[in-house]
Amino acid sequence: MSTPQINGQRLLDSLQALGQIGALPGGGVNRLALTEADGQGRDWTVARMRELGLRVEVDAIGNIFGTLSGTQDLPPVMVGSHIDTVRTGGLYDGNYGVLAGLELVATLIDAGIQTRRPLTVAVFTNEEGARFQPDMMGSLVYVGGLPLADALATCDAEGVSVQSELQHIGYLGCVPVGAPQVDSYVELHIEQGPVLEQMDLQIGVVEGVQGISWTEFTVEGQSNHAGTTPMGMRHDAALVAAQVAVFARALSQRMGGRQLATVGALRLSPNLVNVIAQKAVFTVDLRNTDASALAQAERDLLAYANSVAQAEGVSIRTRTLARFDPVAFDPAVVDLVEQQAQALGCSYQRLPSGAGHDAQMLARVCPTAMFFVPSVGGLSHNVREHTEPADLQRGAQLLLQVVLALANRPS
Ligand code: HGY
Ligand code: MN
Ligand code: MN
Repeated sequence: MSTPQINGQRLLDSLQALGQIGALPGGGVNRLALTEADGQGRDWTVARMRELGLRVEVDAIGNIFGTLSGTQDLPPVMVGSHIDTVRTGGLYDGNYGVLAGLELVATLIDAGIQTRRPLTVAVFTNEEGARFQPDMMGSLVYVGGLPLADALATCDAEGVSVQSELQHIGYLGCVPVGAPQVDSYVELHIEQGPVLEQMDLQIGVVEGVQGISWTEFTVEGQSNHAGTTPMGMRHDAALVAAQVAVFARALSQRMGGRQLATVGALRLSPNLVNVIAQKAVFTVDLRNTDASALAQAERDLLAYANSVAQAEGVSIRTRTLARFDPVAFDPAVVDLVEQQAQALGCSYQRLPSGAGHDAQMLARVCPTAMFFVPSVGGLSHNVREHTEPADLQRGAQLLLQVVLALANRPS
């Protein structure tokens, strides 16, 4: 049986259509998890699943599954990703993995091909973790890594809970979570980094995901008059936040290797030009492919933050927002992706993922792997995120070939 060709234009059109939901005026997309826009994006995706005749299920944390039955009632081969975005998101992060999954299903239906195992396209809730932490929340609950009640009770910065938002957008499903039956999972994603483009490669065969550590720091000092308070009498929360941010960058440079450090969110109060900041709440995102180096970076950062807080006479407390050790994908599935990339004549190389993905959670319950297509300029979490149509189509074709190999294998 020759492998059918995906319909590239249909895939590109679906990416543009979904990208209209939550579209930002200057380009890009804002579909923060569980907002109205996310709800509309979900509705659009469910309607597409129904158009294809898939069995649609929504679980208790709002994950959506569209399943095409197989000739045998076996655990499904699953593909998918997420359709929630950061506030300044692009068309492809997450969306591409879901829509390429729907495209391969549509292609098989058009060709009258039914695989031995069922095929499921998954849309996982709140992968980004931008509004509700941790990231990969939906897939983490799905695999039993986070109690459902804890996830539902999680609130955003305004005190709004996951549960109330799922209810509001109509995706508080009833399918139980925690013990999924999945044969295997393959996630197709944009690289979101510069490696493939710089090396002029078409495919990244992903061997695993680096470790992630998200910490929220709350520093409390004393607000006072900017013009009358001598420098030696200040307890300036903004100063400590700035010192920690500078230290985080220096720490990653000192450690070298793959140590990354980011201060992405910072809120001062009262946040006024002539008032010494009473409070600073900020986040530090540390990542490393090496688990022990990541743990060392966390210790060094905390020790430094405590020392400068003490010197400034302010209080400091931390809250862990997300913490995941590095994950290695299933070698046999990684090998299969590589073999199929070779068969398709793709240029490729193996690499770790810098970004977190739902695949790192699915790896806890079934053989899992990922692969990437290039990101123009290595940009992502940026409204100018872009991947060339030829790369998008090639990735979807490779996904179809990998899925057929998994879904039709004898045992
Ligand atoms: O933060 C991440 O790596 C992912 O985009 N949630
Ligand atoms: Mn993503
Ligand atoms: Mn992302």
